Amino acid sequence: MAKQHIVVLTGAGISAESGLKTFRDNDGLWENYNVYEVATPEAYSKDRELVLRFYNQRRAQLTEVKPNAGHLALQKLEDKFKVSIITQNIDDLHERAGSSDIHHLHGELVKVQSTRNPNLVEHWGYHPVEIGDKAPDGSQWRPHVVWFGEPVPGISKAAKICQTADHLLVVGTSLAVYPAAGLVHEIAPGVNVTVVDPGEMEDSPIRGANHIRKSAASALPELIEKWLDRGMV
Ligand code: BJW
Repeated sequence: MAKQHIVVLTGAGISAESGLKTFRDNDGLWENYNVYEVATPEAYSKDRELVLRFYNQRRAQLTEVKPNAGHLALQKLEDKFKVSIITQNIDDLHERAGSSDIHHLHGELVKVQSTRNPNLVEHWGYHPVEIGDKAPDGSQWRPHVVWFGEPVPGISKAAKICQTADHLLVVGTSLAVYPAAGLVHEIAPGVNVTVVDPGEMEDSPIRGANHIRKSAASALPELIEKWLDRGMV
């Protein structure tokens, strides 16, 4: 019998207990910056050095953190299910937890792209990107991340993956940013949704979802153990 397909949509909340800050839990301030001052092409045009420094700090921070019980539980889910992870995060904690099918919607900190050509992408690792570090096309390397106002290249593939889900698990995202947030509407009729997020929202962001109002690291191990015991979601 074919394995059930669980599609997992993750956001900043899953990495919070590893020590990485979310975007919208701190009075709109994120690592002491307004997100629009560092995560837009306009910000990069205005002050490249500031934007590169900001992402250099976040890239360096990756060497100080590790996957938490939430990331590890999602890897364990692969023992009995087909699992696709669609993440809005640019950290590499799902990779380091060992998950095998990961789709980064908003890019990856350990990669760089040409300022001129977003399709010219290279693995970079954890070291800083400096002014003068050039892509083969002669333009400055920039972080391989999707800023506000830029297209999200992986969205069509992610939508197709959601259309084949037998269950959708949404973890640690405010669903405030599009087109990623719209993915929850791609699932087939009748597919159940589980949300894991301790946020103070009155109604679940997805109608009819089973909303577990706990943190990822506390809720996911127990939930996933239950699914593995049952052999089905
Ligand atoms: C826990 C927890 C724990 C806490 N356990 N949970 C008006 C309407 C609709 C759309 C738009 C609009 N105006 C503009 C737009 C478009 C815009 C957008 O959506 N804006 C909204 C703000 C309204 N979108 C875009 O611009 C996108 N591009 C686009 O639309 O292109 C169109 C186009 C087509 C063709 C040509 C040209 C253009 C691009 C969006 C890129 C987003 N980029 C960022 C930065 C990436 C790089 C980086 O990380 O630096 O992505 S912004 C930031 O938000 C980041 C995140 O991936 C993303 C989502 O945030 P997330 O993950 O949901 O985090 P939070 O903080 O919001 O939520 C955390 C959650 O965790 C909370 O619920 C907590 O409760 C919970 N939590 N602790 C579990 N322990």
